[in-house]
Amino acid sequence: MKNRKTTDLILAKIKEYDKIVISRHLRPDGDALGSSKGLAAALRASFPEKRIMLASEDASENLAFLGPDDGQPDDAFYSGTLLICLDCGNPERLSNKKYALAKEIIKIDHHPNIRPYGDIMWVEPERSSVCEMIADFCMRYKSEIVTTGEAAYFLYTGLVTDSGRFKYSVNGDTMRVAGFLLDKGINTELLFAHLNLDDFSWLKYKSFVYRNMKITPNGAAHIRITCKTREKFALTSEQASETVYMMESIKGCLIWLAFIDYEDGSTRVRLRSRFVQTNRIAEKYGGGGHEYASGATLRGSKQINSFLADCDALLYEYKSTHEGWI
Ligand SMILES: [Mn+2]
Repeated sequence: MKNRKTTDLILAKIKEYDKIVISRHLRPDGDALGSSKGLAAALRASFPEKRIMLASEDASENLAFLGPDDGQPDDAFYSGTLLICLDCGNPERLSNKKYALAKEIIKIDHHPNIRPYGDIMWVEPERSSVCEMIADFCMRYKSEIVTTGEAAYFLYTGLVTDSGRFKYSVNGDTMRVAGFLLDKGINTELLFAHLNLDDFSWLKYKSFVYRNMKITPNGAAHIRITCKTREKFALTSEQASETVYMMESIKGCLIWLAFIDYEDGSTRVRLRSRFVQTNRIAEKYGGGGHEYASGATLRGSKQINSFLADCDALLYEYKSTHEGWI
């Protein structure tokens, strides 16, 4: 069992504090939402005498079916609290500007630990999701932590979304905790209906993307979504960000990326890949993320073109030196 001493310490801290605040990264995805809601539900069931708040300053429209959060507690609540930060590589990205008010901070994350923060860190970049880590935590200490059906539903949501429906970074541990969660009784039919069904208008946007996307000579699939396009299809920034996933299943395109323009003149690039690791390109432009899923903020067409050229050059190098890619 990896990092047992760290998780022992985390459990001891949870027991020690009367007030616990749980936070996650801004613009939350299924993992950020699932892990924060799942941990909050499990801790409330386990320690009903403690005051546990899920403090968040934003939410997700697509994942609204998971229900509302607790909002942001006032400053006074933070005195003498333990803050647990989930799925968030650096404190600036927390959906909680009051994080520094907490007495102690625990970082639990599966992004590379480039920006260490907090008093205790439990970081395992090889994990499919933070939900997998929280579920593992619940499983390790199952005599003390009560994993309710609701908590299991939240955690399973992040497990399936961050792993791309059990496609990425999956190993035996992932499936063992998936089994542990399923044993709590999860309505997977309802969950996958929530996750998979689309409005017809979304399919029309998808067809726009397939008609307008381009592929570089060495196989980087890409599209730029302008503010005008976002307006035309009434896309939220969350929906615009999802554009990248539409290009993930093209043979020979080992890299796919979406450039999303914002009103302030910046362009957020979301970079994804298979076989070839691409986070170093995002890092070169001041961004970062996982080996196969990263992003950066760019300015102007010149920077966008050079980002794209870097991706194409990497693909040229990779394809001419490797076999077995599809
Ligand atoms: Mn995650």
